[in-house]
Amino acid sequence: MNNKDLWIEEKSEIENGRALKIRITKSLEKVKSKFQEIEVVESQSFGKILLVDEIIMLTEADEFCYHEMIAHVPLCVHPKAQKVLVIGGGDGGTVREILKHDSVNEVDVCEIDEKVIEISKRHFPYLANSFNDPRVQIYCEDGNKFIKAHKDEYDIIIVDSSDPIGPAEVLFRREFFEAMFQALKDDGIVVTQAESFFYHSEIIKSLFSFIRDIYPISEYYYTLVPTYPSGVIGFTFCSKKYHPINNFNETEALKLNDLKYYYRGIHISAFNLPFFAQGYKY
Ligand code: SPD
Repeated sequence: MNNKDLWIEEKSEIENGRALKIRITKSLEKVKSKFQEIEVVESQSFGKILLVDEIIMLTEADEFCYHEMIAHVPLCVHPKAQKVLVIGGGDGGTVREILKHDSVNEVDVCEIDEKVIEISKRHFPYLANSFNDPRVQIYCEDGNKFIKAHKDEYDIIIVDSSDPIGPAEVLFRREFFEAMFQALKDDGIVVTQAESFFYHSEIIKSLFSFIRDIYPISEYYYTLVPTYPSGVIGFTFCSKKYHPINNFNETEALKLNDLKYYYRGIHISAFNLPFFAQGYKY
């Protein structure tokens, strides 16, 4: 980067010989927490951007594509989700969407790094203000330890994590998915950030090699996010009872307000994977 012409590129993708390049106009804040480097920059085309260890977590322009899909898909399948756990999600975007569902009366957020929450409150209040809702309880703890201390408690668990490097690596392991199974009620659903079918087939295959043994229903769906690597990011959908399409609750979807991405047609089509990616689940 030079001072006249500032660009960011994700270093993990540069190692693979590819990267999206985004022009930034200034750096607004950069801190090193106990776990990682957190930076907020202003960009020419995507508004403010939150980066963790030089990886884009969100941009103001397209965060809704990710947050609506990680939250509303499970919440429009479970018939009455009351207690939801978010692991990660320290920016508040996922919680903002969860709180649009009237059935939800408790949201626990387990974010390992309190600095992410602090910085998001300062720079992304329209996301992080969701933490002020009385239904929300924040725990700044290690998600992998937190989950083991909770049994038979949650209707839905959403893992809004960064990539499987650094503190989030453990969240992509079998042991963690087994612990989440135990933390769910007997009709619970887990949804986890699960990378791109274009760039990360090995990660997706590794996840499905064990989640299909643990959960009676295991599926993969995706959303389009222009500022994530390859412009696509997916999620695992792991469920003890409800099927993401057969149990889709359209009445709940129609009650939602202020949406820019999610609706019935997107819910259904998101589970239809391109031909080349269908085998990643088996
Ligand atoms: N490749 C980066 C994926 C990041 C996914 N989580 C972002 C957090 C937004 N709430």
